[in-house]
Amino acid sequence: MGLFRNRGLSEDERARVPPGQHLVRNFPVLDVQGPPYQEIPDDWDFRVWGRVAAPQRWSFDELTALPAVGEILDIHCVTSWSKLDTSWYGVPMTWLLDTVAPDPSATHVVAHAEAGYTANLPLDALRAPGVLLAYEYDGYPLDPEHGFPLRLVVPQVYFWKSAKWLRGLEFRTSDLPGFWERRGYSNSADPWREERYAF
Ligand SMILES: Nc1nc2c(c(=O)[nH]1)N[C@H]1C(S)=C(S)[C@@H](COP(=O)(O)O)O[C@H]1N2
Ligand SMILES: [Mo]
Repeated sequence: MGLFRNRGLSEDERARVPPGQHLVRNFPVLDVQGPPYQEIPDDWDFRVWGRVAAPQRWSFDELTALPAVGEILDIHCVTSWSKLDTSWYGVPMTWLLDTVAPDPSATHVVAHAEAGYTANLPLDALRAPGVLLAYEYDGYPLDPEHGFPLRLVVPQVYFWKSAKWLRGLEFRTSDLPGFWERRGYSNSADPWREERYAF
């Protein structure tokens, strides 16, 4: 089925589609709860806390004044759609890590989003190419459905780890399964190894 649906692709495109995935041209919306708001609340902030030398708290205006970068990334949802060459703009994770300076004891990060949604990652996963705190998609502010005003983007793992409506990153000395990881989904979530479920 995956092969049939992928047969119109170029060689280059085909090589970028992980096993069991098919390409979409639209941008599907997947979430548990939907957008928490259409405008940024007055008390909105983005925080970094836990095992870091320099914890942070930024308003949205402060966040968008930080160094920013554009990234063109392929994304892969565990429900089997992938999308190539998605265009994001925001704060590069490399800059954020340099700024907050994780303690040597920090091994894992939990992304905290609105309404209690969380996703966990090994700290090293944040050091991979392209990872960013995105506030624009395709040259425009994120749509409410896609995480306005801020989302995490980690293209190397299934897209559930890319928390929409992101409010903070917690640096930890141990792992802590996130929303889907507690519900049977893979902790590591590598789409090239089809790590969809824990068992
Ligand atoms: N806060 C939050 N972030 C979330 C989700 C969610 O339910 N809540 N769903 C995840 C899942 S399963 C996917 S596939 C992507 C979908 O992002 P999109 O709706 O922009 O395509 O967001 C992820 N981030
Ligand atoms: Mo997903």
